[in-house]
Amino acid sequence: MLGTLVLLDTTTVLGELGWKTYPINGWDAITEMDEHNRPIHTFQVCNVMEPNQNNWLRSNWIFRQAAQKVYVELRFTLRDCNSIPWVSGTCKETFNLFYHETDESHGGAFKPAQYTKIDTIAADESFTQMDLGDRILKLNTEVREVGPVSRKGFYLAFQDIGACIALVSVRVYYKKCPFTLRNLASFPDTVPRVDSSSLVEVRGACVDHAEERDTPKLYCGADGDWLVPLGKCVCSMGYEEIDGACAACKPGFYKAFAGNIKCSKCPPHSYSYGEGAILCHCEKGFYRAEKDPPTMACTRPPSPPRNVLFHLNDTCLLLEWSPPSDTGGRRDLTYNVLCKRCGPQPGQCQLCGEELRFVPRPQGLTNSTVTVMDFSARANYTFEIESLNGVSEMSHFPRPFTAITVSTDQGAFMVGMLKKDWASQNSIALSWLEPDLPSLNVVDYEIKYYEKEHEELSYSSTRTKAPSVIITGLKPSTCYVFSLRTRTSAGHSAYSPKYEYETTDDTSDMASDQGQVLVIVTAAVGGFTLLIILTLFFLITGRCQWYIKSKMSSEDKRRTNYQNGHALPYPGVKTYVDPDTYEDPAQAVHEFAKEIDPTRIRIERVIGAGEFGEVCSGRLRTPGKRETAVAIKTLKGGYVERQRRDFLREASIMGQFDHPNIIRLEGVVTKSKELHGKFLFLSSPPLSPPPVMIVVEYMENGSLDSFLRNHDGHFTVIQLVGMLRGIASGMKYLSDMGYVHRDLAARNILVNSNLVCKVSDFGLSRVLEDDPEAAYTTTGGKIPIRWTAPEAISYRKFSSASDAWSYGIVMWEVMSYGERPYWEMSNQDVILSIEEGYRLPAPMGCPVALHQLMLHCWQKERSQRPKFIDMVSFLDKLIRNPSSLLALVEDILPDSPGEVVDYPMFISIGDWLDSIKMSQYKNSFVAAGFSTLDSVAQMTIEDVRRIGVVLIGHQRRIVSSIQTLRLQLLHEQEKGFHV
Ligand code: ACK
Repeated sequence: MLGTLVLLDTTTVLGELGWKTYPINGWDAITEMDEHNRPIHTFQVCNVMEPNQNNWLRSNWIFRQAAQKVYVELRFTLRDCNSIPWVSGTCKETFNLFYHETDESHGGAFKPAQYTKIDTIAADESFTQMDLGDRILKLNTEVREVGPVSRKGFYLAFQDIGACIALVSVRVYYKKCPFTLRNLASFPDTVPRVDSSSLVEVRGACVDHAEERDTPKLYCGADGDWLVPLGKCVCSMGYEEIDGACAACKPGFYKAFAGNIKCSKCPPHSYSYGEGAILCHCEKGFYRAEKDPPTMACTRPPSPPRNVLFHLNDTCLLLEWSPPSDTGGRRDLTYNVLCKRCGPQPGQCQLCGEELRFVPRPQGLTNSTVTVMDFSARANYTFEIESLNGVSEMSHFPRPFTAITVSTDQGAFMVGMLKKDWASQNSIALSWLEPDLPSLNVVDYEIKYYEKEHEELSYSSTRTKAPSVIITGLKPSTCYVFSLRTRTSAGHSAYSPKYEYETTDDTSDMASDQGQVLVIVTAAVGGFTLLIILTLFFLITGRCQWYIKSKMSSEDKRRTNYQNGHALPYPGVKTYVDPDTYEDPAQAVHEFAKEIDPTRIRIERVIGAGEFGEVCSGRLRTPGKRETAVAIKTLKGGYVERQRRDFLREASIMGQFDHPNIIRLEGVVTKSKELHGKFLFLSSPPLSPPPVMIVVEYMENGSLDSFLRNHDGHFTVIQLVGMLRGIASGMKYLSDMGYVHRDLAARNILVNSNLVCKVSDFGLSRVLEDDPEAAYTTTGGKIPIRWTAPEAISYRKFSSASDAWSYGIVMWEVMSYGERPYWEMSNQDVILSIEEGYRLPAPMGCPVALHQLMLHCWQKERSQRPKFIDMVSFLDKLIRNPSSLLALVEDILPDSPGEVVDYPMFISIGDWLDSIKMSQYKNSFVAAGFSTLDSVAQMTIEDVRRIGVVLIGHQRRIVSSIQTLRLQLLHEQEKGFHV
């Protein structure tokens, strides 16, 4: 039995027992052999016929060992006196048990008086049921406690006073709490106290490579049980618990703290060679900052900042840059700006003096922008911008920086006085003198104006390249405030002082006012008559539409559109005129687009291919002005008239727009056939026949989708939101004019060198024919499915609300740096999943606020989608309050389906990683225990980082692909393809 220590067991004694009997004819020792040839020692006595019996049987001396209390277990039979005839009066049914403690193991003569009685032993109740006929004797077991015992040993003695007894075995033992290991501490064999109500408190000793956390203790109970464990030991640094012991961490693993935790794999860019490592050492070129925990990956200094830009005006120089492509794996990125003022000769530079002010400061900048003030005019400054992080100090390499040189000459480009040339009831013509600086590359002028009464709460603005402008759409007899600023390739100037001019109160308009009064009076007097007149009027205009259409001016057409309800113009905002309402499309082109003399155009190179012909870049000369960069869309030779009309249709549309976020039309070349031979081609001879051209402003960074893909992860969230704000503003303008774009997508947005985004690609025919994304729908239309609202796909209900849906997709494209919406899902699956309520999840690192706006744009009910005006003001608020962008949609993966799924498209992790060109991470996935695609499908961005994917672009690619996997899986599951 566990927890007992036997001092004597007569059943295990092989030889003679050698117990003494007094007198000799009392107890009888009988030794028989069992079937295994082991002796069975039995003591019998049965002098029931004779009176006054006093027979003693004495054991050998029993060594007490550590016992304080011993237990004596007796197995015996006793005969019932009634079952023996003629014995009444002499026969007894009990015997007595005695003990005597002594240090002497070889006792002298037996003296009963020395013995202390333990108990009188009787048989239990089965005794009376003994069946003597069958000679079945019932074996009794009785246990008695003896103690406390303190001498070296003791004797037991059995006194018979006239019973018939067979003593079959005697076992003597004591109880102890056995050696044990608990909570990494060992506790020795412990003998309990004699007093059964008090426990022995035992202090444990920590096992090897463990240390105490609160003294480990156990209590030994009287029955030999360990009770109430308290305190514990934990494995020391470099060791982990395995099967109750502390084992050393394996190479490549470490444990930096003592505790009940396992050894961890060395963090990225660190290693441990030997066993029992308490820390992993950084790889060459990587460091740990003083406060970095040992669990953190080793990191390195960042690469220098990128894309440093400056914006200069009279008083301020704003420097702005993009964060480094490699942050070194840290978040504590800061920037230092060092200023040098340089003389005319190269190398004549000295550090800038203290007069230059940096806001907020020159060193330790956390944002990637700084404003420089109090600089000298007409000086050259070089700013060296370096990125730093928490380990920059530790690297011995010189810190890389990005430098930009700014000449403050460019700041002085204020224009002269703003002069009123004339004013009418609704218009005011202004002009000014151009800045007197030939080196200045003026891009255009911006005129800001507002009603004086309304202060500056809301204002309008317009741009012009010429030093004059006619501002239309003004209220009569109203005082307006105007100011002007210049834009050069270096940025904007400050605004000029304010000038106030008033519109006239022209009496010629009184007539029409009276006319309106007359109609109202007529209506009041005879409403019914008026109804008949109006009905007749609409009938006639309906019939005569073909005639009116060909005769109408654009103003008339605007009015017609408004009345027909096609457009929803805001008061004072121009309305879009559909060029198709012109009988002769050429008339529309000439109404809305300037004809450019092709000799003013210089084509330099081909930059792309459009549906109608090549797209080239080049220069446009305007008399009295500097050349400007332009993009030239050409119509390839051999065109038919319908192609020419469709091609120029875009110009007729674009020419109606004037907004900083809509691509600006410079003009068209339509009379080229007559001008054959007069072209100024730099690189190629004249084409035959010379092409028809559309000339638009040049956008240095090309289309937004490829621009973002080529600059993955390069921009701050604020920069991305700035781009989105621009697009929303352009779309607001279009929707205010009643124009529905139908093909709003990142590929149809162009980006200039200042990251200004402009909506381009106008004209319905393009949607139908040219866009490679457009697919035929069941209703026969050709539609860019992934970008288009469900109602437009199903029943061609295009509206500004369907443009809002597309805008949400553009937001997603921007925030995911040009990822393909719905990844590689088929168009059919996209339609189905949208129908079932699925919406694109937030791209990695996307602020919650932006994903919410996307989801808002993707409401099924189109009336519930946000209006562009609301989107612009929402994005403005985000930009003004950047902390609202801090909350990211981190948990980008939806809850896992938790089922074992068969992935039809990839067989192994290796195949999957190969397919997304991330094969280099195969080992990382396997080492981290991600060995099945099921487990991969449940990975979070945190998991991807933890397994050692440090580069943001790679994290993004892997996480996007995990999302694709999951989407496809969910879809497969729905279709019942999974196992
Ligand atoms: O992505 P990209 O460089 O930008 O390639 C396409 C190509 O022409 C065919 O459309 C580029 N592109 C179109 N319009 C312009 C423009 N106004 N300025 C610069 N690039 C343009 C577009």
